[in-house]
Amino acid sequence: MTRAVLSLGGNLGDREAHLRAAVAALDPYLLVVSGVYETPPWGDAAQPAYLNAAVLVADPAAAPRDWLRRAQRLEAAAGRERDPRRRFGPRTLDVDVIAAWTDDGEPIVSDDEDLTLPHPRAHLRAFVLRPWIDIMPYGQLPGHGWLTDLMNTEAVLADLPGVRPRPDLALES
Ligand code: A4P
Ligand code: MG
Repeated sequence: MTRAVLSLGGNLGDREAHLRAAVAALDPYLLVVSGVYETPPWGDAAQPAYLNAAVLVADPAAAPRDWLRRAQRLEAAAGRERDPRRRFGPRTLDVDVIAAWTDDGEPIVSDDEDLTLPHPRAHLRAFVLRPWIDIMPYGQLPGHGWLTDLMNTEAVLADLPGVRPRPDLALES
């Protein structure tokens, strides 16, 4: 059994439809879905605003790698194309595995470049932390501490004012 937090985001095409389709496909594993947030592009400013959300998923049969495989399948279903020259560039849908835990609640740590856990940039990103705290207010990012504290770091505080809730786009009623 593993539980995982997945971050979903996209800024090309019908952003809302891509998020909805991903959440629908995760239905068998879905425990909680965050609100949707409009977020300024991080890491590469010359692109449209993103919609971001986060989900908590669980599956008695899943190994950590299964979450990555599922994430990549969702990106492919949204017609995701990769531009190797533009690392943080625009995309229809990005699904990252932010953190995962074993059955007994132990955080899974991995340095593998194909699946680094926890996600190495999650602690710096308001667009990950703000939706995540919706679904795990007392959550911790393994190795980095409480989400509430991470929300108060300089890097995240600088970006938070640009993160705008979109209650009109709620993914779950
Ligand atoms: N990989 C390793 N660990 C993981 C993990 N925990 N989850 C590997 C997902 N993938 C992981 O990913 C590149 C490689 O990372 C893969 O081979 C995978 O096995 P990718 O999806 O091909 O490329 P990427 O997503 O463009 O690269 P990267 O470096 O993961 O970009 P990020 O960090 O995902 O950033 N701004 C806003 N506002 N909202 C966003 O959602 N997203 C990005 C993408 C940039 N700016 C953004 C947003
Ligand atoms: Mg990615």
